[in-house]
Amino acid sequence: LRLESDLRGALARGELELHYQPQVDLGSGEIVGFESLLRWRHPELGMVSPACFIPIAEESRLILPIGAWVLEEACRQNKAWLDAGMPPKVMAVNLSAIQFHGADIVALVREVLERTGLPAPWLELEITESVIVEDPERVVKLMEALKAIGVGMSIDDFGTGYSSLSYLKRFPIDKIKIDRAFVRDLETSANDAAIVRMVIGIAAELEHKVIAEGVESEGQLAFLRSHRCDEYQGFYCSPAVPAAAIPALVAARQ
Ligand code: G
Ligand code: G
Ligand code: NA
Ligand code: MN
Repeated sequence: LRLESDLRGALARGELELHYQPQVDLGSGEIVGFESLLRWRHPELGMVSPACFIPIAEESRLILPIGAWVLEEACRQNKAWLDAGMPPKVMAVNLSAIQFHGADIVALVREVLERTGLPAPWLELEITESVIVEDPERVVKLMEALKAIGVGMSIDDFGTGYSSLSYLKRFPIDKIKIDRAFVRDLETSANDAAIVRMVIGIAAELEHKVIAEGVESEGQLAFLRSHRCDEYQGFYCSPAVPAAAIPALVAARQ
């Protein structure tokens, strides 16, 4: 209850900020995009994890104004980097199911792109399988409308939900994100290795890109490279960092 009432004012008090985790092309080693990850600098509790406050934001529907702010801030930042002469990168933004079902997400995305001036192809929206299973018919229409604007769509935490594989070909998806739960023990668990190989294989068959999350070691990277995964993100490159730290990371890998 305390956190919910604090969260209600956090946006207005400027306590929310975005950090950015690089996404790396496995072939070239270049940073090709970022995932924006929300951070809450609570005046007394310090940094509160999104794993802790996103569920509260969802239950209270505060995720609607917060999510709209995240989308705009991430697009504004990506446009600022573009204007500063940084090579163009994709900005991935997480969307909650409530944002997809409880607001006019298509209008919001269109407005934010207009206001910030970010070209649509440099925005990617991450949704989870749970968004899709709630109302597949509606979601396919929304995703098609978003694709028509020109933004990318990715499926986050792939393999952890309950949905069937059939949506992979029915929905206009550009990228599959392999959940880090499958990447962690890649080198020691034959099951996890098989799952990761399978997901990379399905992505290739369906002509979706595939990115592995939570990559922390050279060994994991070597496995993913040898199985032709497209991209990775994880501590092996960098954790999510404040915007000011990004240009140097990009330059070091260009
Ligand atoms: O970086 P990490 O501990 O910080 O993220 C924890 C969880 O919070 C992840 O599941 C991530 O997808 C989620 N998350 C981070 N930022 C956002 C956001 O802006 N919107 C939504 N809906 N979820 C987010
Ligand atoms: O659920 P989602 O995948 O959107 O959230 C990403 C979460 O994973 C964030 O909490 C982020 O801080 C965390 N994360 C990112 N890279 C790594 C990594 O290499 N190892 C671990 N253990 N966690 C990571
Ligand atoms: Na995510
Ligand atoms: Mn994820």
